[in-house]
Amino acid sequence: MNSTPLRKTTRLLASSLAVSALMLPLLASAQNLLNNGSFETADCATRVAGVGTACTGNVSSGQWAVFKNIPGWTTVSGAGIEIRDNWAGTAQNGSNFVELDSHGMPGSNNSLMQQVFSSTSAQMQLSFWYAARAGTAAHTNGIEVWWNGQNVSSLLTPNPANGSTNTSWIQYTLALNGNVGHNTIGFKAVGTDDTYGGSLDNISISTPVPEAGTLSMMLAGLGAVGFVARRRRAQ
Ligand SMILES: [Ca+2]
Ligand SMILES: [Ca+2]
Ligand SMILES: [Ca+2]
Repeated sequence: MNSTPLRKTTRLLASSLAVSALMLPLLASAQNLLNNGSFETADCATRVAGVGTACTGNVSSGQWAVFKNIPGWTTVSGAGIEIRDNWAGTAQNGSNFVELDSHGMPGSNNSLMQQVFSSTSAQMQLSFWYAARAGTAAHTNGIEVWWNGQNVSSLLTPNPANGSTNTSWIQYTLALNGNVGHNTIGFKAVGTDDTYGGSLDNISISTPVPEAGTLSMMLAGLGAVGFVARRRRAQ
């Protein structure tokens, strides 16, 4: 009796299982749809002139500067996006973070936004890290989260007092209903307009569903396995 077909079937089964094993992490992985969600990229050549400390290239260590726009983010209202490189606090991720109550009273309370493109209408997961300014009261540290023109921050309470001298980061997560195409995420400083306020870092918006291109590549890969299997059976 010839055992070759059995060995071929065993090899095919093993290769199919290997492809399936490769797919699992792809399906489970979440892709961050945000650009510059950790505020690590900024160009001092585009800063608001005369505001902040020494600034060359990216914001230098231990310095701060204000920008109307940085990669990914745009100022909607207020004085601009205040980027701090481990100034008056420590970044949650990398070395830069944003203090939303920016600089220049009145009107220091700032809001920023970014457009988020989604190829599916699947529910998205927002994650961000918030810290009240060290040594300040709750009334000055409020922030609001806006999604597609709606204030969704009523689900969050990110405005505690912070009596410590250190940045104390708290992670918040929120499920967002996405639209196919462009969506908008925004963060806005609220409360006392005094240049001291809540900070943000390490923001991500993700969906566990793979992009259409990735999915079609995986399906094409599975189809190729099936085609090889049919050819080998036909031999
Ligand atoms: Ca950062
Ligand atoms: Ca500030
Ligand atoms: Ca404030």
